[in-house]
Amino acid sequence: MLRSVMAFGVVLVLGLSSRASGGDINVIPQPVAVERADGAFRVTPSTRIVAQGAAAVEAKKLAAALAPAMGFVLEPTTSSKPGERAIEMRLDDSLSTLGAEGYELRVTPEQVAIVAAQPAGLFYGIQTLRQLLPAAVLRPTRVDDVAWDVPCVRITDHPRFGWRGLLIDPARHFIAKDDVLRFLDVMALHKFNRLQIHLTDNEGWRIEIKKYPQLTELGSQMDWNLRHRDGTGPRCFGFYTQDDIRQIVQYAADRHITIVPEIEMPFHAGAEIVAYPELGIAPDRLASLEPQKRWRETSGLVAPRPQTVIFFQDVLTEVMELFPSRHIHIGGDEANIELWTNDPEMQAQMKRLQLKDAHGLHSWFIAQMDAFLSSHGRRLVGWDEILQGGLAPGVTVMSWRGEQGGIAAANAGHDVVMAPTSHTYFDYYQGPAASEPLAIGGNLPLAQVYSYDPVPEAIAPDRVRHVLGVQGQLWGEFIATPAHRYYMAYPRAAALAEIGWSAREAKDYEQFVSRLRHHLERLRVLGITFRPLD
Ligand code: TNX
Repeated sequence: MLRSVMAFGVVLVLGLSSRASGGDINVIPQPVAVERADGAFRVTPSTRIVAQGAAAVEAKKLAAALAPAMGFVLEPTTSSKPGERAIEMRLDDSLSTLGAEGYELRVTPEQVAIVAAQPAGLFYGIQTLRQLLPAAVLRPTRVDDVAWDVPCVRITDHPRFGWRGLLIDPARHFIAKDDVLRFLDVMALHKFNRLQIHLTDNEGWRIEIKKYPQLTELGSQMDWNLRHRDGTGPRCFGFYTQDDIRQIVQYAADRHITIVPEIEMPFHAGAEIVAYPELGIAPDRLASLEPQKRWRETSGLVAPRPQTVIFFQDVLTEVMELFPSRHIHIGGDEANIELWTNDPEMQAQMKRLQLKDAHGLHSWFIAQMDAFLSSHGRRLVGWDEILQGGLAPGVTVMSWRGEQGGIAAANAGHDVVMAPTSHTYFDYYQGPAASEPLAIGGNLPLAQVYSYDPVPEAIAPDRVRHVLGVQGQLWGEFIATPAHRYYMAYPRAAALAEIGWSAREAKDYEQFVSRLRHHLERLRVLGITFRPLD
């Protein structure tokens, strides 16, 4: 794809914040090719937005994005009069060389043209245009005397990777639906296209499942609070109804973001064991306890007996009805499977299934889920522990314990998403711990995020295509409020957005930071509580 861009004859001004008249260009993630010209296009209340058919759907999103600061909605029209200054949006098959997410943006004093082969490309063109405009366009309230200049430029752009993700964790601290929607808005500005939602964990079950009502009746109400054991901290309780989920999924889809649901198994499963103790090891003892007591006593590991497999498949059935995502995440990490080794019932089951050990039982269990999801046309994705004991070919691996899992999986022909703690764990500190809000540990400064390349050299050249992309993790043990979540996410997520989107050759940290200084002004205008630069 890069070749077609070069063939286009565009001068690569990668990363230069050109100082030609009409304002600087400081777009994040850095577009593939930027050709700057003199002059500017001026957006005023009489500017037209022109689009037809499917392009008009995206054009409305541009109008909606500009509306709060403009104080009115620039309704798109289907044509412009000669001489009228217009922002034109158009679908054009000839740009399919740029892929489903690529676009071209041309700005002259008379016209802004956003052209793409697919609606997603138009949407990303809009995001770039929002960043070419002054930061004031992002204001949530009306700006007087709208006269905003867009510098004349010709941008040709497309992403390096198809999976540019973030993870949020309402299982540890529940995240209100409206906060998720707002988080999606900010992601869209950075051209992210995947949001993994960690919906279940020991600390809570956060999605309504009609067949198993106790999951939310009991499993969403556990009194867990890492920081505020005295109960004075923010509430952790709550769950999404199926209507909430449908709304989140639709809101994300409108922003070309796919929500990837994660239902954790067989470990990190304390919440469902509290709700249905028959899922646990030694179920009779668990069932005899009060829920809160059960919660303190469960190891968080289910016993993968046949009924447990059916339980999770039932859950996944409702999950698949709600989430169109091709990839469904089943967790699979950190299982303390030695508890199976020592349990007579599980020993008998391993014998029955002719499995060598608990690792064998873990892969057997994951294989049941894989077969089930595959038979419904979906693909299982799991943390790299699912590699232990062998994997079915269609399974996607998320590499978190460093890159080794991703390297091994890609070389074995699996799709992988790179999510190593070393570069993508945004729950880690981003400066000296003494001057940062309490975090889980680690140290991941902005420069280290930016230095990441999701394609390790150890992946064979003919397997590189298996690297779907990269994802940043906002695990929620210590993140209880939206302000804190944004503080942990930004600007590190801006660096990750660039890793996921921009050409490898264009990477330049100093240059990124210089664009970022302008970008932070946009986040400030949006009211995002980012962490200031050092
Ligand atoms: C490990 S990453 C986990 C999470 C924690 C995280 C904290 C992964 C697959 N498991 O459950 O929240 O560390 O950094």
